Amino acid sequence: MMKLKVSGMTCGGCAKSVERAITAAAPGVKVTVDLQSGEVAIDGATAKQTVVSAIEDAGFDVVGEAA
Ligand SMILES: [Cu+2]
Repeated sequence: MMKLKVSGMTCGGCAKSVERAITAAAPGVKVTVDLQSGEVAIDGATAKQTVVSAIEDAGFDVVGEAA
């Protein structure tokens, strides 16, 4: 389980975009977005860089790892 802090998500549409971008880059992983905290949890086997790139390509910023 990887948890990243993502900035720029303001609504359910943003959350969906992030979720879709990650699952497109890393098929098979389970993505859970918490809009309130800006935390994105990724469950499954994938490299952190793959996920970070996918989120940034979708237009959002990864600001760090969530505790
Ligand atoms: Cu939005």
